[in-house]
Amino acid sequence: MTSRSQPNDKHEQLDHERKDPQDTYLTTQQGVRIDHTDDALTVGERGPTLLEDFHNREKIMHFDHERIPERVVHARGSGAYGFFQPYSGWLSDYTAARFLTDPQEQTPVFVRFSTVQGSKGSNDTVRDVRGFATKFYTSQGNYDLVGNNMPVFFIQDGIKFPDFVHAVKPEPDTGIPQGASAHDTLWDFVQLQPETMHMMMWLMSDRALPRSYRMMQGFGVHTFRFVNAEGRGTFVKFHWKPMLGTHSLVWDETQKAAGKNSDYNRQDLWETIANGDYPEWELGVQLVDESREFEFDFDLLDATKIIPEEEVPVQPVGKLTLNRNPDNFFAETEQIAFHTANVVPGIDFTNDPLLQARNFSYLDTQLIRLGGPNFAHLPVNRPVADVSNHQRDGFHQTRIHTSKAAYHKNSLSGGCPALAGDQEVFRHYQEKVEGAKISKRSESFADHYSQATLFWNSMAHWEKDHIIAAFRFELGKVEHTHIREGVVEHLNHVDHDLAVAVAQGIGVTPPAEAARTNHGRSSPALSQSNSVKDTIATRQVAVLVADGVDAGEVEQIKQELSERGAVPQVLSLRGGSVQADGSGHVTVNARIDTVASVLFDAVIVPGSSESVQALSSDGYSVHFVTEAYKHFKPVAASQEGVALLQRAGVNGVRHADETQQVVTDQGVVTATGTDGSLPSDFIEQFASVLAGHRVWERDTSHIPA
Ligand code: HDD
Repeated sequence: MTSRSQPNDKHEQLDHERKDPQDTYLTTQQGVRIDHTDDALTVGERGPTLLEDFHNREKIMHFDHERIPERVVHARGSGAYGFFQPYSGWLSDYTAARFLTDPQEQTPVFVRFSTVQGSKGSNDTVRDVRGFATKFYTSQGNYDLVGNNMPVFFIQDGIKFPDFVHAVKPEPDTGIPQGASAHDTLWDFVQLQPETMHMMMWLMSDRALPRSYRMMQGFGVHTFRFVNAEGRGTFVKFHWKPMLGTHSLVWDETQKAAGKNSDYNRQDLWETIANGDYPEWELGVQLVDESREFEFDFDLLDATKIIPEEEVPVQPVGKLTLNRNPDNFFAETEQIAFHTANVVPGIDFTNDPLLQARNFSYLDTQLIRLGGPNFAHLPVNRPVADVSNHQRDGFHQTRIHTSKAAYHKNSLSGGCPALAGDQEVFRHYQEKVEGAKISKRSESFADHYSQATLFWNSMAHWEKDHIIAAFRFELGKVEHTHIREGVVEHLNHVDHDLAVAVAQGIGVTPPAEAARTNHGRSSPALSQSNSVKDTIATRQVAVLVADGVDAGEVEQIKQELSERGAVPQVLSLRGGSVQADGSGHVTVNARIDTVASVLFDAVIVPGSSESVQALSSDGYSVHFVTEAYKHFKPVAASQEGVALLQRAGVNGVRHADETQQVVTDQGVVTATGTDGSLPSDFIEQFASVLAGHRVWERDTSHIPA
């Protein structure tokens, strides 16, 4: 038996590769020490540069070759290390995979999150699917779960992937748009390929605008197969559920955040890990006995379908924790190479045609991206399990194989590496398959609308509003009328009200009647309304101050927020610190005009007339509050701070009466009429609004954006 893996196994391996320049001298790649790297070797001070300057030549040669092709999709990403640990051993009835069934085993992982459409340097907060790819360095070999934050996909068969990607990427003549799907070629593809409809509902929903990588779900998407020690198979779907809940930004906010901080999600992941607020997800599985394969009104092999959680529950398996940032973006996040066919004993495939195509594609793409067949030798890709085989040579071979025999069978190397026999080997699941060779989509894949309708029916009213607005925005950017009309026609198969609402917003004649009857079914688990809403951990709270603020009050606000895990940030009209009321100073984290409300989850304005007067006459400060309110964020003020809310056009400001010192209305929390000290339930009420993420019942349509 191989030994149990530990979270540091991978790091111990990587430590041999990590290179710190501390206490070293500058050398060439050949190890020759150099004492001059700022001027080339020339003839005289103003003469020509000499070819024999090997250091100059090597330095420039290396620089000229520093770039590799970016990923054809998912080019922009961010990654981190961590570990996975199962809660118990119950899954061993279904799978032989040790990393899922031995609660003592902590498997090191690297997770890479990504957007799909944009280039490496594109914005984080675009409307897009997010990749959620996990490499488990298990004691039985590497397992890659290469999923997304949406549980379905655009197409059913991988042969359509190049068509889809060509349609969604920037258009070939203009190279526009970057990091966006609001353009003619994508929607032309959609209107002619109705299997996209379910996924388009997800893409137009708030799931495409995650607040943080740490606050989004992950899905394996395909139906995979578990195989237990006896060789029995069970269908399985994988789910990652974030411990902080699934939360999103609002569309207007994402567009502005893209300008204010194009690394919004990347920075969030990095900083929370650096601060020790380790992101966590629970892994869950939906298990379907093989005898039930044909019991559903969709095909389990169709990646445009979910299994509703209400039909097959998601059963918790274990927890993923990310606890270490990479040291080098290129070496680790860029060079990591995922592959859906990286499986370990106990996990196998199904005949999902999308999955089958992926199993071919991912190896192929690494050859062009990483320049040869030895990419598994790169430190971040190396398993912690032993590797031994007869594969030899090729570009960038890093191993020095010492045996004479590079073939099987051999007698010259004692027959090694030997076949493992029964020792935890991978054996392909013996599925019986027979049939004629045909190029034809299965009839069981034909229903493109029912689950799109299920998704629509499951949305809260605010989620529906956002979906309608998203379709209107995207199709509003589509120049060809026939494409807009084509999409509306498909939407009319999903839900008539949806189709009419979208049509009205984009200048298309609304359909007179429904093309299909809405089946009326819903799946509450699909709505973000029903996500975790009991924590404010890691939420960024802006505290607006100026000279004259009450230092004690600011300290109390900061302390009470920090106790609940939130991250208070004091913002002011200048950097450094402000003069407090009486004596002392309040330290400022950032100048207001160097940040923006779109980079915060909520805002608090402490009282003090001098401070509030200064803020009220500053455009950035007033806009900060207006915009936070517009984006449905919790807004709070104490005493004179209320004046800034009023100046910012905030509705819902209510004053205290004899019974209450603190009043909350539409997520606006105010403490007035007290003796000056902050009431004990001010932060309490504020935190309970913030835990709900956004105040969707607030009407902000009249607030200038
Ligand atoms: Fe893919 C990358 C997820 C369908 C071909 N894919 C890639 C990544 C993720 C996914 C998360 C980024 C991995 C990383 O961070 O390095 N892809 C999916 C999901 C799919 C899917 C959830 C459907 C369920 N993909 C899919 C198909 C094909 C590909 C059908 C081809 C037939 N995907 C690729 C690729 C990429 C890739 C071209 C680009 C870079 C890479 O693989 O390493 O091979």
